[in-house]
Amino acid sequence: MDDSSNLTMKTAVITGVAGQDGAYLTRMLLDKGYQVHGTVRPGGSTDLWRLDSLGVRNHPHLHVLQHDLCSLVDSLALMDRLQPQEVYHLAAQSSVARSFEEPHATVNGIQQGTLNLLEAIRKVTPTTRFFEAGTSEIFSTKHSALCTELTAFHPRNPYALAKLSTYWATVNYRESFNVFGSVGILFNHESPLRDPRFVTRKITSSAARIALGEASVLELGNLAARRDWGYAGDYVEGIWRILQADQPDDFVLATQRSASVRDFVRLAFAGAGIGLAFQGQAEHEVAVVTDIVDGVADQVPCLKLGQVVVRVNPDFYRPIETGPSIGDPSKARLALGWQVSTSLEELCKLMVSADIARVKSGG
Ligand code: G4F
Repeated sequence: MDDSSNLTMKTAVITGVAGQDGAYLTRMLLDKGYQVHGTVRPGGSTDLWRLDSLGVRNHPHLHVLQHDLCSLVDSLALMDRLQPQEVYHLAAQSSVARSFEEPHATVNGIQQGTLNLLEAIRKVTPTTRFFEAGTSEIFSTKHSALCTELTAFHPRNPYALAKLSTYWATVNYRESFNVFGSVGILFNHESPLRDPRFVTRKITSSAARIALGEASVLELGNLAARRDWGYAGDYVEGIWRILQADQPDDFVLATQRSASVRDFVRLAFAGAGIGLAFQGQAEHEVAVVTDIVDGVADQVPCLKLGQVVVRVNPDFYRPIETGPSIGDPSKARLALGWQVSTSLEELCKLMVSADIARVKSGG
């Protein structure tokens, strides 16, 4: 592409470009013809394997740069230099479990990052559109019905507390300063690029290793916890659509279907060729092998029917189980034409297959 066409390309900043959503969004924006400036934290140690695995790491229109989200000066300079049309703020310490262990770092990091970007937009590039990656964790688990944009908030962990504050910061800048700021209230979204500290990828990577004889048992926390799990590739499409709307607004992105951790385990192991049955209660619950497909039986002759391959380890319990189980994406569907294209079964199969391929190739 020559320099003149660069002038007509949209410029987007993606914070947290090395993460799951950052990588999928980068690929999507590059496909749409954007110049993408993706930020990583200063220090130079960020692993860009996700961009590699999507084949965009060396794309001529992707520019990876170090940016300190906790510095207002850095954010002011970033906006001044790049003059982006769109900012997608995805970077955050996003593990709920870790937020209980590191509340100060989690809350301060999340709040400062969003405030600095909003302030930089207000002062330097007031027409820049800003997307804040919000979370379903801001809702109450006590709310058993579908959660919409109007559902009462009740954050119950440090991560959710911080994210509720950045939700309101975005709304405040919209109402007070006319910043085009929108929040995507994102329910859980997963993929083969998910970090294994989150439960879905922990399960699929273990199922793959057990089916290939490289591990024998998977330990989990609360098997009864329910989540509305979608595919991250679908969610970045919704994120982009949120910033293309005529007006800034807030949208729930969800699949409107919930499943338990136990359901996800069953699906993942079935995808790896191992049938399971659950037995026992609470911390004594286990999953035993009830069926082994021929290929797995040949590969792992030591795997036997009746063998325990999943058990509960209370160390993975959280101080309080949070997060509502199911979201209603009607507003996004009606206003943005967004809907998910990948079922839970397809998602699970995609993740297990990718993990099996990784284990086989020694990855
Ligand atoms: O996979 P998780 O760690 O995700 P969680 O806490 O729902 O948060 C994710 O989704 C949110 C909504 O989009 C995001 F805001 C957040 O940033 C993150 O992306 O845990 C899911 C469920 C929990 O109920 C947890 O208690 O799985 C349960 N669980 C059971 N055993 C486990 C384990 N979670 C983890 N991480 N590890 C376990 O061994």
